[in-house]
Order: sequence, then C-alpha cells, then structure tokens
Amino acid sequence: MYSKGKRIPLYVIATLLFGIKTYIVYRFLFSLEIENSMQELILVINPFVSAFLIFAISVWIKKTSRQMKYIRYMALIGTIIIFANLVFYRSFSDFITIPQLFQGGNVGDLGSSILSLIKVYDILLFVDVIFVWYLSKKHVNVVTTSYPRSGKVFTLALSFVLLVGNFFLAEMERPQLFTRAFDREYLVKYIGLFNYHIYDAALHSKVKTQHVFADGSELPQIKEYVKENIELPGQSDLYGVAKDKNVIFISAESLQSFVIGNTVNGQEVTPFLNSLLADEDTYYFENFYHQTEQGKTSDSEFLVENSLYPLSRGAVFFTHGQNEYHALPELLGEEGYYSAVFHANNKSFYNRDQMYPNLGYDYFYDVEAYEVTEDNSIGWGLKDKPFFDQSIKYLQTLEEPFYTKFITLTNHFPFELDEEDKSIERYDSNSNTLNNFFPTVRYMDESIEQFFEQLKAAGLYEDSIIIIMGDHYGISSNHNKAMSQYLNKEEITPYDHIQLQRVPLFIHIPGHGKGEIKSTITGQIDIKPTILSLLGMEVEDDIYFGNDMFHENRKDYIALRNGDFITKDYIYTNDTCYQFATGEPVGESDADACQGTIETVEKELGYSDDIIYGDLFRFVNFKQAN
Ligand code: GP9
Ligand code: MN
Repeated sequence: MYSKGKRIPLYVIATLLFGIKTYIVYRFLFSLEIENSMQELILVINPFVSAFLIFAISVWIKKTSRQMKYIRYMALIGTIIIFANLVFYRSFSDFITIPQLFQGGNVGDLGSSILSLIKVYDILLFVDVIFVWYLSKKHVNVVTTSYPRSGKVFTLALSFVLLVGNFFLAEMERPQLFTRAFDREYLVKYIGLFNYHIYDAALHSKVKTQHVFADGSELPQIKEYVKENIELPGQSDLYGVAKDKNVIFISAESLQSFVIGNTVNGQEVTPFLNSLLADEDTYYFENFYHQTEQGKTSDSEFLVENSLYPLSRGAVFFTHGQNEYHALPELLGEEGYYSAVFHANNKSFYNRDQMYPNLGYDYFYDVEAYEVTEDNSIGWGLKDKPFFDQSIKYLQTLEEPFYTKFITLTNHFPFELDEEDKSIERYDSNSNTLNNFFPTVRYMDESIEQFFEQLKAAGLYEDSIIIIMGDHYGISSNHNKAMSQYLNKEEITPYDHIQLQRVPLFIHIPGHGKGEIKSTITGQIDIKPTILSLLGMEVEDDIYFGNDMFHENRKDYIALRNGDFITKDYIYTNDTCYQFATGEPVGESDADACQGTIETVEKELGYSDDIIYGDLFRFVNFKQAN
C-alpha cells in the first residue's frame, strides 16, 4: 500500500520533535546561563544527542508493535521527566536528584505550592507525545523501521559517536565537569537532562557503597586538618557571656538580608528587626551567608547543629539521618541543657522525627502539639503569630536551662498571606513571588516582635539569649529581573547573586550593652562554635568546620556548598574572582588571588563529605564536653 520512499522512521520524527522541545525548555523555561557561543552550540546539540540515543535503540526491536510501543512510552516517560524537573526547578532553581525523589513525602506536603508551580501552557510539552502516539497507532506502516543488521549497527554506532562528541565538547568547554560536579546546572547545560540523571544515579550508588567500605582510615587526616586550619587558640571576648542562659534560636523562613533596613513602597519591611540593628544588646552580622543546598531549611539546621556542610545533592537529613553525629543539642545536653524544637509541620518532613533524636534533641513539638484551624493557617500551615503564641505555654514548662529552636513557616514560597495579616502592600514587578515576599516578611517580623513581648511576659526573656537567623534564600535567581528592579540595578551579576545569599543573623543578649553591627564574613557553619563559646563551653577534639564569629583570628573564608566562596577581599563564583568591595573581576596582576582558597575550600568540603558519606563519626570516641 505504501511505497518504500514514503517511509519516515518514527524514531527520527520522535528524536527531532523531542529534541526541539527539550531545547525550548532549556532555553526558555530553565534559566541556564549561556556565556559564549560554544555553550550555545552544546546546548543546541545535547537535546538531540540524548533523544537520538533513546529513540534509536528502537531499531533493534523487531516486532513492529513492540517497536512502536517502545517509542511512544519513551516519549511519554521522557516528557514526564522534563515536566517534573520543570516544576521542581520553578521552586528550587535546581534539578531533581535521586535522594530528592526519596523525599516524596515532602513533595506531597507542598500542596498549594505545587499547584502554583504548574502553568497552563505546560500542557504543550505533551503535544509531540500525542503526535508520536498517533503516528505509532494510525500510520504504523509509514513509520516503522526494519533495517538490516548493518543499518542497526550503524545507527547504534552513530548514537555513540554523537554522545562522545557531545561529551568531548563539554569537557573541552568545562574541564573536570564530571569529577567536580558541584553544580547540577552545568551538567544539565553540557550533557543534557537525561544524561545528567544517569550520572546522578551512578553517583547515588557510589554513595551507598561508600558507607559500606569506609573504615575510618581517613580520620587522622581530617583531624589534622581541623587542628591546623580550624581550631583557634584562646577565646574571644564574648566567651562565657551567656553562661547557663537559655538559648532561643529562631530559624526565620526564607529571610534574606536585602530586606533588612530596606523599604518597599516607602514602608519599612522589617521595622522590628531594624530596631534591633541599633539595639545595644544585639549583634547583627551583615555579611552572614547561608550555605544550604537542596535540603533548604534542613540543610541550614544541619549546618547550625553540626558545623559540618550539608551535601551537594539531596537533604542530608534524609539521606544520612541514621549517621552518628556530635551535634549541639547532644553537647549541651551533657552540660545539663534540655533541648526542644518547635515547628508546626508534619514530624516526618525532612525526616526530622528521625534526625532530631539522633542529633540529641529531647523533644519535638511538631504540628500535633498545635491547634491548627482553617482560620489560623495559610500556605504551609499554622501562621507564625499563633505558632509563637501557642508555643509559649510549652516553653514555660521546660526545665531550665534550655536550648530551643523555633522554625517559622509563613514566609515560605509562594508567600501567601490573608488580607487581614497584611500590614504593607505588595511590591509591583513582573514577579509575583517577589511582590508577595514583602508582606509575608513583614508578618514574620511582627510575629517575632510579638514573641519577644511574650517571652518578657512569661519571665523567660532575661535569662535567655535569642538568636535569629534566615535559613536560606527566598527569592531565587529566576526572579533576577524583578530583583534588579527592586534593588535599582541594571542587572544581577554573578557577584550580586552571591551577595544575595546573605541572610540575617542577630544575636540578642539581654542586658549585654555592647551590641553592634559586625561586617565579619561569617556563615551558618559558624553557629555551633559561636553558641558553645557564648555559653562558655569548650569541647576538646571536636570535628567541625566553622569558627566562633567573635574570635579575632577566625578563618577568613566562607565556603558555599557549590565551591564558591567569600573572603573579606574576594568573592569567587562562576570561575571568576571578584573584588569583594567593588564587584569587579580581579585584574591580570591579581589573576591568582583566589587560587589558594579555591583549593582549601575544595579540600574542606571534601572532608565534610567524607565524614557524612562514610559515617565516620561512628569510629570516633568523642570526649565529654567540659
Ligand atoms: C518545612 C519547612 C520549609 O518543614 O521547614 O522547608 P523548606 O522548603 O524551606 O526547605
Ligand atoms: Mn526554609
């Protein structure tokens, strides 16, 4: 019926359509940074290479119906993978990893967030699938392929040649792409989403084996590194100022430093926190960076409690919740502190119900401890004001001294807020996310102010120190255009992007009287040693990577999880060394300015990873604190 000449193999059609679609998604829906024409070329090529690799296998399937079925299902599965990554990307500016998939529970809990991440036009992603489906059912004779053996071998060889060519170009443009692999965006950009997932799967099984084979032989080297590079001689001036006091730690959801002291529509965004800037009992660190990755809030918790880095993939709370740790709640517990976390979310979110006892927490007041109604909740759940309100009665029953952590929730993407809770107007830009951010930040600011008052009324204030920390960014680089408008900048440069990773850190010590604004470069890795020092506790032979933030001789860099870093003189990101003060790239004469720190940071992150992947603390006999 059909002449031979009219045949167009379905695998070719599917490759072309799928390739074009993938390219469009890369180019217009993921905000991948394209720096030169070589990168652009690789980005055009890799969708077709991956698609060809997947669909061309079908030439080996003899039975027509099976061949057709294989192509249709591959088109469907491939599209679902793109779609899932797209939804994930809209929230996290990142790509899915296998450990993230095992956090399925979390995704379910996202609820309204998920819906706001899906766009009507996403349905267009499935148009080619439907077309391929139709051809494979209705025009089987035109699109089916039956090559002789040599044709099959040729097709297979061609797909490998294309793949190798793609990898070759990628490696040329980005040496060590596969070995360093700090950054998933690079991988997707250079080898494509599908090859990235294969790479991720291989990495994941490597992690699993690492645990089995670790025997602690790396420990002496790591201990030596900590002794030589991290441990500091003597104490800071603030050593012991909060001896025996309660510690109240507030993890402020998605709070970034750019709102502090700033206004929107002529109104202060955070009047209460701003009042602390000038407060004589408060230290504010203006150059304090979050160091989180995919595990967001839980990564910030991990940094705070352990002074270890979270992982570059997945949430370490989830992937390594069973490990041995030597965390702050445990150490404080040895000194007679009672410890508790207050957070009105499901206890299993981020595996907290497993991780908290493992870190040494005595109690977790999760959502079950709170009265949550339709009226007092929004977005992710209980609003911050009723959250603090309802927490006070529990706090009053705790044995003192206590170490407590309060994790707020209202200022979470997509930053929903009831009209009655809005004290300031939304911003006006092309990003609803940024627009809505300001009123919810203000709401959180008010809730913290109210909490201070309640602590005073409950008689707990005087005997406590209160630490307020932003957990991670709330506005991702997807909103750079709106952000540049808000910040009155022409564009958000890679340097600006790093500076936007600053989150507020307040240390409030009632009655202290010496508070000030500090510009020391600090980060979440420093919280554990800082709290220990404020409480006047020395822990011998601990293994950690941060320093007391008040110590004069502290290490002079803060490493971000992707290997970027900040020192008082330089910011290193995107393979470029920028002057800290001006944001200009360093000149020729200073070309190597960042080199030494690049190596130290890589080593340090590597050691931290070794500890976690190998569960190395199971081989250490930590001494008791004294
Ligand atoms: C979840 C809350 C938010 O309980 O801490 O987590 P995030 O999405 O910010 O990582
Ligand atoms: Mn968070």
